[in-house]
Amino acid sequence: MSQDLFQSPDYYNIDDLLSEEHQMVRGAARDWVKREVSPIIEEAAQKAEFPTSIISGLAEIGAFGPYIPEAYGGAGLDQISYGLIMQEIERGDSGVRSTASVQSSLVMFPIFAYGTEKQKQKFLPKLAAGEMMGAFGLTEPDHGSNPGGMITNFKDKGDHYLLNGAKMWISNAPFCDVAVVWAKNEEGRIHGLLVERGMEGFSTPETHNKWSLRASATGELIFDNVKVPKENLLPRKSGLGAPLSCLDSARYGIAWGAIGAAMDCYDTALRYAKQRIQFGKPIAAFQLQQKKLAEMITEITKAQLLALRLGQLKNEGKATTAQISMAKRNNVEMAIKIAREARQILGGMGITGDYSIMRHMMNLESVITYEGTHDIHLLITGMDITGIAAFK
Ligand code: TGC
Ligand code: FAD
Repeated sequence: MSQDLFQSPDYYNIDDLLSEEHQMVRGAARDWVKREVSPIIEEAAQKAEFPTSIISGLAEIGAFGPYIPEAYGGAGLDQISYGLIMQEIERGDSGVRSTASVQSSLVMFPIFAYGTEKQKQKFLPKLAAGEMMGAFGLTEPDHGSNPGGMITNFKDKGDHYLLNGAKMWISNAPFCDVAVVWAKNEEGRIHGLLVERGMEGFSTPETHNKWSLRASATGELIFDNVKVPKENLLPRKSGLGAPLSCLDSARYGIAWGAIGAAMDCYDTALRYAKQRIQFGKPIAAFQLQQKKLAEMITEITKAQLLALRLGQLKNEGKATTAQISMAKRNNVEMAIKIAREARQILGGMGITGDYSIMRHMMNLESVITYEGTHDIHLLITGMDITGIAAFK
């Protein structure tokens, strides 16, 4: 990739609404992405490899458990700082943000919120430091949007649980040390289990041939009569609401993350449009290109305000699932549309790996699908405003 010349758009002086701490946290993440992610990410994506060399850096900028208390190794930050970190990381690459989202919101959060003190002490500090990596197993081959139908199950065998089933499309699976796995007990009630690498019958084959999120490792979690110690059950919440509450936190992070991808596409396209000469003028001088750029900055600004207000509500403990759905859905769609328009501004150059836009565009095809598809989030809003669930 060419040199990272990113300059963050802030059309409505939204920085004025951020605290010094927010700006410091964001600055550290931004600098780190410029230094450590931008130079290597295109090659990692081309090779379809997750760059494990960046794990310790992610830990250092507080990307693993930003809002988990410092007593457990987290950064003890507020929700806006968490969002800003996700924004900056996804400005580099959605796949890298995925790794951080899963580690923080889908692995550390359920252990912190629903685990025993012993589980918290054993796992959280190592996950925060990147010495352990985690995965979250909810989706199954036949149960994606409808996780409540899952068939992965465990039986009580007296001194342990016996776990059987399979999870699919799991970020971080190929290299995870621990997986938070959602499975049904003999009564059909959903519980979270901590399945550790090395347990007999537990395997994590990698999923290949992805055109999207290529710098993130995706795989399966397969459980073939895995003996899980009883102390590995998360005891403090059960039912589908337990995994769905973790999704609230990850979806919130994505609402911010998508802004990062959009800002990178906009910034790249604006710079290119000012430099690229056709018909004796920079293409930025043509009305059609100005329309694209003006609409991009308008949509980015609206998304920034939505995310910031949602962050304030989250800080106050007032953000609802439906509000989070609206922001995830809106901001990811905004980013994917901007990526497509920005790619056109670059003409043929837009399809190359010399620029980040095509990679963002392909990544966002996963982001619009995972953590609840675009359709599911619309139905969540629909249910919220009408009181009628239209899923089934
Ligand atoms: P429904 O009957 O609506 O709800 C079942 C129970 O859960 C409660 N609940 C929640 N609790 C806490 N937080 C939430 N956000 C909750 N949403 C619902 C609900 O009150 C109920 O409780 P109770 O006590 O009455 O039993 O469930 P449903 O089966 O009708 O499904 C609703 C639906 C479709 C919205 C839900 O299943 C859904 O969100 N589906 C989408 C699945 C999804 O998002 N999967 C994501 C997998 S993880 C992932 O993609 C990671 S990608 C990571 C990365 O790389 O970044
Ligand atoms: P389906 O549920 O089969 O949906 C197919 C289509 O039908 C979609 O367009 C959907 O919107 C539509 N549809 C479904 N139900 C309805 C309905 N009621 N009304 C209208 N339309 C409907 N999962 C995890 O558990 N952990 C992970 O770490 C994880 N990482 C992922 C990483 C990647 C790269 C990807 C692509 C996925 C990942 N997922 C993960 C899975 C992801 O959450 C699911 O792909 C997603 O929830 C959709 O499920 P599905 O793919 O089975 O699609």
